[in-house]
This record gives sequence, structure tokens and C-alpha cells, in this order.
Amino acid sequence: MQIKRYEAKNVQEALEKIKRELGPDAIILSNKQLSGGKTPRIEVVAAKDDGETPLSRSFPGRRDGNGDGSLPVPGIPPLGDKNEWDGLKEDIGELKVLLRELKKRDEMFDAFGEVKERFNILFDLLGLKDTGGKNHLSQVYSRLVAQGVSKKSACILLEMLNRGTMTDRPGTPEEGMKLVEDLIRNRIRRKQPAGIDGRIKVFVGSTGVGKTTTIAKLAAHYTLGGKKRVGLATTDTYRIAAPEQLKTYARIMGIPVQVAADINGLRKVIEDFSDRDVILVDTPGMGLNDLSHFERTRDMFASRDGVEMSLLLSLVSSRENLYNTLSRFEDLGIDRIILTKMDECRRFGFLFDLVEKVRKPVSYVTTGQNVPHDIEEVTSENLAKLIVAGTLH
Ligand SMILES: Nc1nc2c(ncn2[C@@H]2O[C@H](COP(=O)(O)OP(=O)(O)O)[C@@H](O)[C@H]2O)c(=O)[nH]1
Ligand SMILES: [Mg+2]
Repeated sequence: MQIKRYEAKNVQEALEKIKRELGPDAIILSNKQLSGGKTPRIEVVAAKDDGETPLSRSFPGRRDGNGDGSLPVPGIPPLGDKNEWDGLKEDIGELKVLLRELKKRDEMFDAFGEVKERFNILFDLLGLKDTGGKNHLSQVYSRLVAQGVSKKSACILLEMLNRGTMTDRPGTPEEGMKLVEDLIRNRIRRKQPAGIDGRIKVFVGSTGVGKTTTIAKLAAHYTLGGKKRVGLATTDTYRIAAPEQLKTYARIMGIPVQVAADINGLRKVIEDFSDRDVILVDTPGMGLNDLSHFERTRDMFASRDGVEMSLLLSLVSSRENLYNTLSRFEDLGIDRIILTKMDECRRFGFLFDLVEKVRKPVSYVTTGQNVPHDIEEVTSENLAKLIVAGTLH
């Protein structure tokens, strides 16, 4: 077999050269675009069977197949007229597409293999392998994620469950969820400090989060349930209606209320309320970029003497907003968290991440607009239940 390489401007030119030199029986072995150079060029490798080479001898049947002396490579016709050449070009084009598809499929299989491998590692880690369907941890994982627990935390919880205290494997996914609930409850109990219990209880948070409503609810509980003498105060002198809202609640409950415009005003309020067991202080809603309100509030309560500061977080805010609010208000020295508007939220799994991160006790959750009823005290029990089962009871 005689093999030759040709360079040409285009296929037509290459074809003419090949025909001229090797004759009409030549076959094309390869054809490619050459890179570099100013003008585009192609390289064509063509061959002519002269009946002498080992290659042609090794395919005697094929050689005879066409009966015209050409080497009949399947799908590649002998070089003939223009139509045949066009057909060949089409075939090459189709082959290229096919090869590309195959390559893509290979890549997909590679990626799939990698994911599978990761799952194996994860399952290994969690002890989920080869259990013959006896443990239900993978279902527990799915349920936790469905409740809004982050995937990372769900993995960590299962790993803790698997490595730590668990003596029996759960017989059902429900049992698994119960075990996770126990684990979270113990974790909250262990990790969260009791929090100070100040006589001056200050409530801070973004506008509309529910500060004034929550203060009214708590005032009623302290007065009616705790038989405590309560004084109400507000530092919100920015909105005309703000003290009015608090005054209305105070009037209904028969509780005194005062307004403190600055640090001296606050001192006077504290003095005036020296006979009160508890002073509940409302503050203006602070936007995240509201520097002056932050500084004023921080300065007013800087002494921290008998002060307990609760940050109210609305459960309907986006997670991003919650974390931004947290990091913004941390500057004020937050002692406790109050979660509001639980009635407007369905899944509470994200609270696991929140309480793990904040490490401040959650003291109350508010469950509606009704004063004084829609508020519940939070314990490690009901918080764990809320996270895992989406309900407090
Ligand atoms: N759904 C629901 N609404 C609440 C809750 N707490 C307060 N709100 C409502 O949220 C709105 C703002 O409350 P407000 O106490 O004035 O917020 P503040 O600006 O932080 O003082 C009012 O319409 C309240 O009735 C709650 O737990 N659930
Ligand atoms: Mg208010």
C-alpha cells in the first residue's frame, strides 16, 4: 500500500492532487484542519492499494470484496466523483458528532461514578453500609432535611447518633427521629448557658418584628401569672405612635409606663420604678444600617447593671436576614433570643443551625397576634421538638 500526506487550501484542492498522483482508486485515511498559519489549511492522508503491503494482505477478503482493486474500508467509498466525496464528508461529520456524544457520555459516567463513590464514603462514615435494610438512618436523614435542617447538620446529627450515645439502632424512622430529638435536646441543655435574669428587660430587634406586642404579652404574664409588679418603658421617641401603642396596652393592664429619651431619662425611669419587680423596656426598630439607633441603644444600656437584653428574631425572615441581624445585634451584647411569628412558619429545622451558632438561650416563642395569649416559654424539650417535628408539643 502506498500512503501519502497532502496539504491543501481546501478539500477540493487536496482531492485533485490525490487524484492526479494516486489515481481514482485512492482512499482517504484521514483528514484534518491544520492549526497555525495565516490561511486555513487541511491535511489529507490518502492511500492507494498496490497489492504489496502486509496491510492489504492481512485483509484479503476485503480486498476481493469490491472486486475493483480498491481497499474497501467499511463506510469509506473509493475516491471517485464529487458526489461520493460529499457523501464521505457527511459520514465523517456524523462520525465526529457520534464521537463527541460518546465522549460526553463517558464524562457523565465518570461524574456519576464520583458521586457514587462519595455516597459510599458517606454511608461508610455513617455506618449505613451493608445493614440489610435494618437501620433507618437514611430515612431519618431525609426527614430532617425535609424539616429544614441543613444537609451538613443532618449528616453531623446522624454521625453523632451513630458514634455516640446510641446503643440500639432505630427500628423505624420514627424511632430514629425520636433519638435525634433526644440528642438535640441534650445538646441544647449542655451547650446553652442559662442566661442572666435581669430586672431591666430590654427588647431589641428590627422594625415590625413584634417587640411591642411581645412586651405587652410578657407584661400580662408577669402581672397575672407571676404576680409581679411591672413597669413599662420605651426609648422609642422617633415615631409619635410608638409610645402610644405601649401606653394603650399599659392602660388596659393598669401598668405604669414612662418614656426615656436618653441615658438620663433612663436613669430617672429606673429610679421611678424602684418599687417594680420587673421593668420591660421597648426600643425603636433598628434597620441593619441604622448606625445612630444602635449606638444610642448601646450607650444607654452600657452599664449592663441589672440589664437583660433580648433580641427578637422573626421566624418568617429569610435565613440570610436572620444571620445578618444576629451579627449586627451581637454588638449590643445580647443575652437571650425571642423567636416571633412562629404561626407564620412551617418548618423549623433551620433553628438547629441557629442555636448551634448563637449559643444564647431562646427564652420565648410567639405564636400569633393575640395579647396576652400567643406566647410560649421555650425549653430544651419543646425547642428540640420544634426543630425535629415542627411543633412545640
Ligand atoms: N403572626 C404574628 N404576628 C405578630 C406576632 N407578634 C407580633 N405580630 C404582629 O406584627 C406586627 C408588628 O408588631 P409590633 O409589636 O408593633 O412590632 P415592633 O415594631 O417590633 O414593635 C403587628 O401587626 C403584630 O400584631 C406573632 O407572633 N405572630
Ligand atoms: Mg414597636
